[in-house]
Amino acid sequence: MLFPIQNQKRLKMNLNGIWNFSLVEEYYEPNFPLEDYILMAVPSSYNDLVTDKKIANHVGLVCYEKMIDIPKMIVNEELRIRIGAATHKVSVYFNGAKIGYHNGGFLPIDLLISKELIDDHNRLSIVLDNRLDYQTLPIGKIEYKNGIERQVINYDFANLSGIHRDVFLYTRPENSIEDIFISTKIDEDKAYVIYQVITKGNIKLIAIKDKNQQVVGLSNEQDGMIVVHKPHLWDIGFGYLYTLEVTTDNDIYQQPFGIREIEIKNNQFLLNKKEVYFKGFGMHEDHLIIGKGANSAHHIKDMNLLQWIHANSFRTSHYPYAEEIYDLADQLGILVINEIPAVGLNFWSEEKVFVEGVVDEKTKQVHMDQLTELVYRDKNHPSVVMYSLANEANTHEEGAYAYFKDIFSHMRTLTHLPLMIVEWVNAESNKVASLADVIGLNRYFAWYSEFGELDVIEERIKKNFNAYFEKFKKPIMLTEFGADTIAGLHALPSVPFSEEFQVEFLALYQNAIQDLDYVIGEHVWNFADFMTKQGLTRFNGNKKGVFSRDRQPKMVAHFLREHWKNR
Ligand code: GCB
Repeated sequence: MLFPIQNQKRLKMNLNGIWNFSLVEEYYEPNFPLEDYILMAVPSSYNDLVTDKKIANHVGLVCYEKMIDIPKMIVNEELRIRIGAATHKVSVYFNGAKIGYHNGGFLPIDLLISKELIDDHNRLSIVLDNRLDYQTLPIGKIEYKNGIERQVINYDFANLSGIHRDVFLYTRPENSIEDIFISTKIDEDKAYVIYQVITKGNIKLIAIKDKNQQVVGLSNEQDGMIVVHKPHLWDIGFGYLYTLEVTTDNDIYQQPFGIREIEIKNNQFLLNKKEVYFKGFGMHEDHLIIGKGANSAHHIKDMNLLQWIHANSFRTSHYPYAEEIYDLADQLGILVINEIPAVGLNFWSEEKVFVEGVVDEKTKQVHMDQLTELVYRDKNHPSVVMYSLANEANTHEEGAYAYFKDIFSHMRTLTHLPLMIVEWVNAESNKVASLADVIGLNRYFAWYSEFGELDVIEERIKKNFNAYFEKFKKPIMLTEFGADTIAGLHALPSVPFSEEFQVEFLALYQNAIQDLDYVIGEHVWNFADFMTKQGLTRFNGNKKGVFSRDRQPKMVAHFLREHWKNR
């Protein structure tokens, strides 16, 4: 499904802003306008906008409602609604009639509004269910205590909820262009742009345009290959974008793309045949007040900080991010490791994966469906250079291999990009990592084990990494390492939680991996402090950020900036 755009043939209306909002009962169907409602901002998490804990911590259903007038001049067009993401199970109603349902809080929902439902004045209602179970990603469990529903989660970020990304109404002409798939190959001083257009319309022209709108390649076939001579390659820090413009007898769509080639060879990650060392972060969509809501100003600020610190990449830990973030990474030449919300797959039994009531075949189907949606959403972003299929699953347990064998083979039918799995278990007991092209290792020596003992880091890391390499013979990335640090807390000599300790901690990890030539990169955990569930080890959130939650640098940010400058 293509991202909605506005051009000669298509109209796009943004429905962001103030909506009516209410907690609602189980099995709610919005037959009448909401009576008791409060005002709510879209896009945003609702949790931090309210003062009432009952709403902030609500587990269950809520309804968002907005009245919209549809201009008469578009009545002959196909009208669609597109919600960038909302948590987690979404039912959409137009004038009280259900027009669709979606499971997956970090991927879009795109629905047709049939003509007979449309009036001059219309009521759009979006009902969200934020409960996580074994048929959602992330997985979770509902428990009842004293008659109150509680959400149990097995991962480390808050279940912030709401309509988190843009809501658009948009039009498409009849027999529209439904999808476009583009891939590229480089051959000396030319590039092959391989494309496929999905449409029932008749293709009139396919044109590749460069940044200055000059045509550099043409075709009139629905799928095929166009040669671009002397191409500008998409590269780190150089986000050169071309446009593939498709014109049919009644539609036009302009799809940006980059020319670049990715390969794993000799335990290295190659971009345009050159070795890459990943420098950057695992991040989160997480901000003061708006929570997981998408916001262009925050997106720009985060990109500016990434560039300032000389990072070249980030992982979308632990879920797909708003599409605008990928658009920015495309334009700035930043590499993205695109992660699916398979985090916390740790509810498996000791003996086997498939026991009733925990991760099972249905979970696997949801995992696969979301991978399909993710690739269909992000296939044309040059910044997406790798996919991460899970973070810290229990890959040492019986049954993990069977589960992930299907997940990996499914993903290989969708993309040729390298596939990563991010691991917490040790090499000896890992049953899954052989399936991946790149192994991500999250390590917390001197933090979650041997707390504060900085002198163990070097030996532990080397032993741990070498064991992985010897067993699996795959490139490895240090995908997480970090220490909670309270901004403004200083200590000399350092103590855990001080800014000095964070610098020493990260430097020791970097030192330990620097001679391991199969290590293709380092991502510090985390880019910024972020909100988590409550816990004894969490002081108003996770404080492993290199920046505070309001994006001010801790001491370590200056250290990393120096360290990464020439790395
Ligand atoms: C991890 C997880 C990440 C946590 C982090 C931590 O291994 O992948 O989601 O936030 O550790 O800080 O505990």
